[in-house]
Amino acid sequence: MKRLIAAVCLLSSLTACNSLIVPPPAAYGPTPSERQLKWHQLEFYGFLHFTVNTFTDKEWGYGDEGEDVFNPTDFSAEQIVSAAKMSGMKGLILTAKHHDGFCLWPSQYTEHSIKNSKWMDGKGDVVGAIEKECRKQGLKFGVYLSPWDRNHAEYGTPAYITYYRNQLRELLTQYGDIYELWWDGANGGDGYYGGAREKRKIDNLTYYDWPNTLKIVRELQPDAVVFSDGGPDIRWIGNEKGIAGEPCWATFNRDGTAPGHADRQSLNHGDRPGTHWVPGECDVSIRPGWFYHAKEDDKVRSPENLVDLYYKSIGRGASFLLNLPPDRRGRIHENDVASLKAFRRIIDATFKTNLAAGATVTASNTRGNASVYEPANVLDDDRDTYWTCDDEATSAELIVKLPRAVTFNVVDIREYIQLGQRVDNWSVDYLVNGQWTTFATGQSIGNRRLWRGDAPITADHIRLRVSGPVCPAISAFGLYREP
Ligand code: FUL
Repeated sequence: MKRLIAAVCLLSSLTACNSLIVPPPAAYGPTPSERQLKWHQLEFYGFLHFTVNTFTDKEWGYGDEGEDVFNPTDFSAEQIVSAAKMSGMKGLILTAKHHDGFCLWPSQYTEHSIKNSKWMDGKGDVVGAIEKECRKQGLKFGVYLSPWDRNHAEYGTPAYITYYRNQLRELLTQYGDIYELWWDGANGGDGYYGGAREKRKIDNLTYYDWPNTLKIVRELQPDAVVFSDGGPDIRWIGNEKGIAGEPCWATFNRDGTAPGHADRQSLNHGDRPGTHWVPGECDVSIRPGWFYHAKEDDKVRSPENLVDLYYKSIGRGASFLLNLPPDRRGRIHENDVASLKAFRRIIDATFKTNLAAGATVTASNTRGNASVYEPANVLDDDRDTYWTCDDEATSAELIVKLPRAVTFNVVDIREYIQLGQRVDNWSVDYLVNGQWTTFATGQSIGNRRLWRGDAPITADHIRLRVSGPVCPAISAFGLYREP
């Protein structure tokens, strides 16, 4: 065995050699899938709510809107995607079909779509246009396909499930790679339903037969994450305010949940311990409504409010899904663009420089004293390297010694989540006159933990303390100062 390791060491990198001699700790609890890991890298992406509601000034269309209602006067996918990209978003999810049933692509399974509108003489395809522009500008593309359909005559019967799946197949085969699929949980009851104009009740646990629909998604888009109240990949955060719980675990007791069917407390905080890795997504609109209403032009969230949401979503291990509603022109309104621009300026200025860079990092314990797990890994800007400890060291600390004092008010910590969520409690302290003082303390780290203090701290020795049921695995540590 020793000879084999020596041979591998000669042939491969020091890292591979080191981890052969000192194997990494065993994973703890549920761990993310490959598709979830890719999604975790995005953190901030956008929603586009656009349909007949944009033109009728409603939030939920009844389903009886004529196709001609949809008629943007100056549609520009380029302007919409540029606004999202400028704000730092890494992807966009478009409402291909909202509850009113109107389709923003020329589906062959219904007449209730863009193909029967006057817009572009029925030749337009908003799904295709946004998708192409996302590819061009380097953003990922996802779709929202509302399960509830207030237009469709067969809604409530098994035939509608076939219709829904046919539409899903269209979206998952005609528009390239889809990174996220959004299954909304709303089932309000009444609607047009092909002229019946009545209330239809379905059992949201059984009617949609989600497990079989999921098979279609996995077959056609194996990398796509599926969002709903219960995941299976990404869970709703339990409110539409964009705020994750404190703490917010990525682990979640998923069994028995379905779109529109999960416990809000559990959605908001996750479950510890939890049966599955189902991280939270915080959806919120930049305006009071999800769709554009001219009367809300002066109610756009301020840049400071968006920054606050960034910390309360991404900073709690979840993602930030911010809705930008295109207006009746088919563009993102100037007020929204202005707020996004100022938001981005604040975020960029804050995270431009890790003030901990250049520090000497020491730890109370390093696994097998192997350099592959050294404490300095938390500063190397590589999420695939991490500091970890011997199995017994379930409480441990890192000391970051800086050549000179720095002034910071934001702390940024990441776990190496491939090995699960290992840390229960964490604290960050700083040294003043030989005394450690606590700056921040909390539970749960996961993909990313941001802490924003009210007043900046100046110090040259900073300490991270962590504890949990197993030894920690920390991949990043940062100190930042807000402008
Ligand atoms: C909700 C829907 O009813 C809203 O209209 C919106 O689409 C929001 C994102 O999800 O459940």
